[in-house]
Amino acid sequence: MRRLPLFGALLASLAGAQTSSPALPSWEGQIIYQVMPDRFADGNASNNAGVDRSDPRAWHGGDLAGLTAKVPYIRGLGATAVWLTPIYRQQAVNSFDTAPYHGYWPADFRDVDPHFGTLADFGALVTAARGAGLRVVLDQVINHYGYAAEAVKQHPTWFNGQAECDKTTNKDVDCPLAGLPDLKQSSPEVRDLLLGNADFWRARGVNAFRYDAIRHVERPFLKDLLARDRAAGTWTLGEWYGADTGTVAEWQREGFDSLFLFSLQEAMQKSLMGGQGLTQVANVLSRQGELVRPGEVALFLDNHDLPRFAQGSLFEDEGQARTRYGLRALMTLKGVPVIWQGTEIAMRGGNDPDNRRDMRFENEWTPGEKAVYGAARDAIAVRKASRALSVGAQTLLSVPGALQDDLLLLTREVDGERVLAAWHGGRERKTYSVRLSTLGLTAADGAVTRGLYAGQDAKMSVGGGWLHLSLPGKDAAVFGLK
Ligand SMILES: [Ca+2]
Ligand SMILES: [Ca+2]
Repeated sequence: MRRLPLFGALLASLAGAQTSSPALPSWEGQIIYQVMPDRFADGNASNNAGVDRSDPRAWHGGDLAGLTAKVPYIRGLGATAVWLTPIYRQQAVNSFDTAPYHGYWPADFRDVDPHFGTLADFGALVTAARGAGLRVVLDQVINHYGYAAEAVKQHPTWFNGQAECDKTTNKDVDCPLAGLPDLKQSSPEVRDLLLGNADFWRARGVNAFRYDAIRHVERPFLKDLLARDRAAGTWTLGEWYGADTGTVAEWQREGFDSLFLFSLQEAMQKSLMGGQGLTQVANVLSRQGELVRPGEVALFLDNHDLPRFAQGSLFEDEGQARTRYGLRALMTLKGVPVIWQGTEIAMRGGNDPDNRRDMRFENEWTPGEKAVYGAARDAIAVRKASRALSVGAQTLLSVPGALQDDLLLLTREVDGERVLAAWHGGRERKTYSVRLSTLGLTAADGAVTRGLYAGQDAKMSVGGGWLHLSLPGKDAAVFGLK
């Protein structure tokens, strides 16, 4: 008698296991704001040893106290999560005339660099972020220590040396990246260290890890790490530099929730900023079906390793206008948008370290920067107010060939709510009329409606089997669609 309910429960759990995957901590609908703490906000001048703001390769004084004080700013923009580049205690000396201000030269994975503050300061940040409804994404380095970390001399067996590099067939993984002391994840000690690091930060309230340089990390270890993160409900975002849709799909199958879609960034940079055709963007978006979890792929215009998006124009005003276009376009896409500090005001800057200029805040902005910020905040708010834009299915429409370089159309839809996004790459304002049947779109007739984004003159109407759009030059719009 007592066995029967148990047997029934066992059957039910087996059936459940066969029909559904384990519950996943979906981040679809989130918007991540990326911060490099040294270059964001200085909240404590007493930890500014060696700070020289005139030297782009030196420490600049930003810290966790400054970031905590700016939590309302991040929330005010509309982000729902904040990603910090690494805050570990760094090697004590410079390498290549560069200070480890960026955080990618760790010496102790379980402490905070004194330039950033203390573990208690990190706790205060997490508390403030949580109080503001922001999730915390921490950058985790799992491939290497800093050049001058004590561990390199203390534990030589933890690292791949020249011998391992010479004999391996997997140079990407077993050879040092940029000469950095390369961790041997197959060593039980290294494995325990790195798994323990994840547990250490998880216990301090971190909601997600951004894993650095995964292309260079041993795959069996990564899979174990990701399985533990998933079991613990920690979201995982991998950085495979240059990843296209196929690479993102492969690693989502291996256990990552998300990777950065670098191929989309490149296409948007060349098209929206650089003035090339939108066809290359459509080509990337057309591969969405390959992704295991398309709603969680990380979408971005630029980051701390790339020239600034706005740098793609020689002219500041044009860079601002096209960054506004880029941000409005980004907010129409399925995925998790990631905004690098300063992109919301179209900050400029070339290659590293010029792309890491100090963040500037409201009272330092020019009128042009204020305008970009206003558009960014509005586009984020429009996205968050729309379930279709936040989590809806995305369908790329088949625009007639002659228009494809200037016009990209897609719909987002969930639970009967539907929107149409229109990206317009043409320089001048233009009206388009396209047959619904050509687009593969069905829509009820409707009078002229205005786009959902504020501060732009974009209009749409549907009638007699035609879609009519009136769009400003170099801009993206989104419309409610019946
Ligand atoms: Ca400071
Ligand atoms: Ca490696």
